[in-house]
Amino acid sequence: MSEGLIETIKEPKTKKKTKKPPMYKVYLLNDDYTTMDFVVYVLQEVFGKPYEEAVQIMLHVHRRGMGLCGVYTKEIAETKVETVHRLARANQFPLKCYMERE
Ligand code: TYC
Repeated sequence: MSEGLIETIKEPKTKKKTKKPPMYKVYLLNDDYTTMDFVVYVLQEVFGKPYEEAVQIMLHVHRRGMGLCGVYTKEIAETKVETVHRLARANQFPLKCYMERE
């Protein structure tokens, strides 16, 4: 067998493409006016948190100024941020949240 031929019989590429999409962290910010109940409601409805966890996250934000609500792909994170702001405005609360690339 010539060297040239050996070179052409390469192992097939078995490595799968495992490129993961960039992920975005969504945070809630504290303020003095939004009610605790509303924040707990948002964490349950928008971020799918069970009640007990929603209360813990809300208290963390209340005490520390901000807190992580979830990690999502770009489009989902953008939609969560918009939904929070829309719900807050509709209920006349100044609640803000933001997203940050991981
Ligand atoms: N600090 C608010 C209060 O005392 C409660 C609150 C918690 C507001 C979390 C926003 O993201 C927030 N009513």
